[in-house]
Amino acid sequence: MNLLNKKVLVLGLGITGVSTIKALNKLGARIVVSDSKTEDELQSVLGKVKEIPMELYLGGCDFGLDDIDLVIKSPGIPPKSLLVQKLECENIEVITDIELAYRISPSKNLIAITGTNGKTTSSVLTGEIFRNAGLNSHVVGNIGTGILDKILNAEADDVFIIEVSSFQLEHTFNFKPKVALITNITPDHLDWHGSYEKYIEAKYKVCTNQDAEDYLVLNYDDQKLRTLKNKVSSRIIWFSVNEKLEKGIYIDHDYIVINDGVDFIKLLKTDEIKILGKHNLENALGCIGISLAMNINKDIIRKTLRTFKGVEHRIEFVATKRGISFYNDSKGTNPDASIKAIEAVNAPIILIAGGYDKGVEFDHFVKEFKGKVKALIVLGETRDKLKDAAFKNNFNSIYEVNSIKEAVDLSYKLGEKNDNVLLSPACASWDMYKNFEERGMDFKNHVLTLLE
Ligand code: UMA
Repeated sequence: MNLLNKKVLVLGLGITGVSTIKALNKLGARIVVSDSKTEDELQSVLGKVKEIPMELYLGGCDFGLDDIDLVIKSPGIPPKSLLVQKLECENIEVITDIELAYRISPSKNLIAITGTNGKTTSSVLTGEIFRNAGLNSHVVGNIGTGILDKILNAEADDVFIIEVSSFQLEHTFNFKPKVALITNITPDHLDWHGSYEKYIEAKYKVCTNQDAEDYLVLNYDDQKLRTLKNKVSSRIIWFSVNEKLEKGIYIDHDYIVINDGVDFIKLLKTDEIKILGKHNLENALGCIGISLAMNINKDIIRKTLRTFKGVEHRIEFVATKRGISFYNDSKGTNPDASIKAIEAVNAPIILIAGGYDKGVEFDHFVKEFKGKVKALIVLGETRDKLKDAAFKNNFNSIYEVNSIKEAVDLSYKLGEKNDNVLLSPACASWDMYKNFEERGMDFKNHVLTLLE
């Protein structure tokens, strides 16, 4: 795609906007940038692109669209945004960075990983397997690294492992990864997409352009994904943690088995994998599927699965003191994610939960304690909601605190040998922190202070 002297509008000046501007500058495009935030609010971001010539329209100010050739929209900007609707009415093409990356990439080795849960762990684990296999691989996308700047500097045999969100897929048209993985689909981001059907449609865009040369790795345990069989042209690799498959990757007598329809290989035992929980076993099987599609040596897959310690802030083991183990799951920012953490960690659990109020209810969450949680420490905006839900469900071992430090100290005081303290808030962090990473670091620092 030749963008020399084309006028390209970049919508949004966050991570995506910055990497897009850098790439467009190298491609010789004339750059126009619009963001609803003011110059003051964007000062630190503007510093990252200050050498690059561009027209800026900040604070939501109006500007003419006449000679705009193409628009690269940041994923967070919803389709219902007035500006996006106006651009589409004027028949100006609006795409996301993932689509532009596909159009300009010198490498055809694009691996796309999507799904409601498990995207990040699967992307990082796949990256680790590929690195151990000696491939020059880059883990990019929704994981927090804009793809565009990286892809321009790539060599033809580089491999891109792209964590793709439904927001990014929604405005793709030609995007065609060589291998795609869909981990699972459950309702999420319905306000942004408008309906569950539209959310699913966006997710399926990861494979709609694939052809018979491409691979699609699918979770057989997700009934919705089974229906893709008759809708795609790609070669499907199925995986399942619940059923033995005629062909695919599955669990048999505590072994991960690869059955290609002819041969049957026991890859390794499930308890050799370090990352906890059934959902992480699913993630591991998906990554094995991707690795097989890319012809990675099975010894390398096996070795990586034995050593991979998981992703920071996701059921991350921090330390053990006096027989009490501490786990950081600050990325548990909704009840479903925190339920997975409770399922994964051994009982008895002292659970630290609560944070920013997104308006969700916690009844379902408390019901999943199922005798595993022995004490609940609540904090943040949602502490009363959590307390009420717990009482309603006859769970009475509740303690209130005002900070993560107090929560760590109290959990240590309450804890006995073999207890597991789990920070999994089931809420976003924005009432007390900038983001979940900051909250997780605070937790880890206080736990490490206990060790001193
Ligand atoms: N903005 C507007 N108008 C709007 C909305 C936003 O101008 O109507 C501006 C904001 O003022 C801001 C900029 O757009 O300056 C932010 O754009 P963005 O929200 O797309 O955020 P980026 O910083 O570009 O980060 C995005 C992803 N964010 C979202 O999809 C919300 C990041 O995923 C991703 O890591 C990054 O691109 C690189 O690919 C985050 C995320 O929350 C982690 N993703 C969601 C999720 O995982 O559930 C989908």
